[in-house]
Amino acid sequence: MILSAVLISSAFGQVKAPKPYGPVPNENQMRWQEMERYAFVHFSLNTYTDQSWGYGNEDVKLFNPAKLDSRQWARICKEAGMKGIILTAKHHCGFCLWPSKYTEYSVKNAPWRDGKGDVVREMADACKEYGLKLGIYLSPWDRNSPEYGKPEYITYFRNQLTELLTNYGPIFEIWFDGANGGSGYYGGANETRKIDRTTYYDWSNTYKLIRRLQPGIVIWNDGGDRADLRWVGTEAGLVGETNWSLSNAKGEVSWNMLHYGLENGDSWVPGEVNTSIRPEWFYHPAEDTKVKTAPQLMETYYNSVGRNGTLLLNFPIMPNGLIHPNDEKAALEFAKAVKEAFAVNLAEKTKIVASNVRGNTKEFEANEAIDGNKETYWSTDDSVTKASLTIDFGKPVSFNRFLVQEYIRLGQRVKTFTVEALVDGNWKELAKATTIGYKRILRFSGVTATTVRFNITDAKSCPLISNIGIYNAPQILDPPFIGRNQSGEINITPVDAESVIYYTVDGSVPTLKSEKYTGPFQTEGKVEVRAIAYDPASEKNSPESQEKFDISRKDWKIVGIDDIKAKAILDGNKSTAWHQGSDKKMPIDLVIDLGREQELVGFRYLPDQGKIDGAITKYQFFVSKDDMGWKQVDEGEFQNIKNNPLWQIRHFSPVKARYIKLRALNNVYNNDDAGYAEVDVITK
Ligand code: FUL
Repeated sequence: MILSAVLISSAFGQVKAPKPYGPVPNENQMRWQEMERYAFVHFSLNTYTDQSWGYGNEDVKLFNPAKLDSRQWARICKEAGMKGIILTAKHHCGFCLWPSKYTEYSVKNAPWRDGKGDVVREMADACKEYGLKLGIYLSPWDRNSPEYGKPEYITYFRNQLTELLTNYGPIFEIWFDGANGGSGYYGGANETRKIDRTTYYDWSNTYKLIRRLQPGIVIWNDGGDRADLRWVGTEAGLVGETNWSLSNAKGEVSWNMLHYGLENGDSWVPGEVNTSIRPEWFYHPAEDTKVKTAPQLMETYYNSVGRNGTLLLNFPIMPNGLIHPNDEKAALEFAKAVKEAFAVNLAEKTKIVASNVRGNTKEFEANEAIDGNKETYWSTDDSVTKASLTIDFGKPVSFNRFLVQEYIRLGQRVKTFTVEALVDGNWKELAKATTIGYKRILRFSGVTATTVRFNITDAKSCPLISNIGIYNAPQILDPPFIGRNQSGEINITPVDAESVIYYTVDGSVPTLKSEKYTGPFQTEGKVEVRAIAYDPASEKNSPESQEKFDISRKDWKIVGIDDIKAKAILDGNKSTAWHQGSDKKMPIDLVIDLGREQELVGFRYLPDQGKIDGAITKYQFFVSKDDMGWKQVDEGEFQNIKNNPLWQIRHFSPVKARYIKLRALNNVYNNDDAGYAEVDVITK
């Protein structure tokens, strides 16, 4: 003890601050991390074609938002607690939301504002007015450009970057998406163009250009040279519970490295959790009832900001140029829930004691962790990597959240820790976790205690804790799950067992006066079920959940497949799935007998939700009256299905048929696996 104190004290007895341990964030990365949550805005020609990805030949005449108002976007994001907005200036279709000098495929040839409009300009001005930072999404993949795949395209790409990073003020983040599906319009070539995304874009020189034009920027890049930030391997809205803000500057990046970081990575590359407030990134009318609820968004918050990541939450813009009222409502309820959860820090002004204090000096004493100053921190002697802080409330206090932050300017050190509470004289472990980093928030069911103990059980070096928070977050009820099995039986499952369910089947809004759910009930044909969960204890009810079911599938049969497990495709349970036999080779057919003739106007396909293998990308869809004469009624691609394995909904002109055939032409891994969680039809 004395020796280590002597070792770290300077000539004048002043205790030396800990040395940095491992890679540390630069100022740009620190500023970015402290934003915690900011918005994405997806808006392009796809908004007018109900697609996820534009092919690159969509008509610019489609782009005519009657009520476009970036100030509405900025107001909603500001009120939703977001610190900035990243705008899709150019998505994969190649259409530019600014009047780029280098292409005609932009707003300058659109009817909107008679071709004199500039969405990026209006966004930049609105961000400035609302005190938000502006970020830019510029898709490297450009399915419209005739040059794509050639060296000339890189010049084109850099010219556009220069326009965006010169004409619109400070840009806090530039976002380079990694998608590259290959096929595209490419100036009329209509072909597939393959590039090596590790070399083709010559990122190192592109980064030099970016940093010269915007020294304060952070670069997000999925699949190219390592940048300042990393993707977390999913668009579902979570990063790993273990999350090191570290990766390696060079070499392949595995999914695990994306999702959990790398404990001994040689570079500071923190994770950004990107997800949409709706299932998809662009606006689709069918998703107006699928907006994430406040409880779902809170879950995402705890699984992103609460796990040492940031949250990039997407708002799809409607064809009229506005954010949909349902999205605004959900975003504001989410912001209110965050505010209420962390309104009162019960750890402030408490008595706090450390098991070890660096050099036994005031500068690094325990109280530095609760002084509300993020630049001060508690630390131990260099040799001490296991230590604890004990917080005494002085009276019994109820709480259900524990928040802790490392002083990451000197690196990320903590590997494992626990949180305990003294309840009726016994220490009770409330939570066990691994990494902390910039911020870690733990949830546990409510407890009342006089004393809390935070135990660092392992660290890479002496820990530096800059902040501890203890909160009693109000319970917010999750909406119930509504499912229908093949025989047409509806079951509604509450998330919180003690809550009571009320529901309607006539499309009306469910209230406490609606039908009380007492168990599964039978339905025939099309039905819309809407339900809420009510908590008698808090007299609060959950946001509503809504499911529209088409015709009953009770008489459906999968044709030509003996495997009984194939029934998983029709069981109404998203978490069950079936894959075709390994002897099958693309193209692979799935034929279903609907039992009788139906008037069909579309179909739905949900890939295996457990593993993405076998998720169909390219498909054809056929119908038949007799399982002999087949008519093709649709063909296309399930875009972005790999990153966002949602229900794929496709419409076609009305046709009478009894048999349907979904033909898989290709899948996400270009192999011969075809998997299905659910397949359904849409009838007139
Ligand atoms: C993906 C893209 O393919 C999606 O369209 C969306 O832009 C998402 C944020 O990134 O890779």
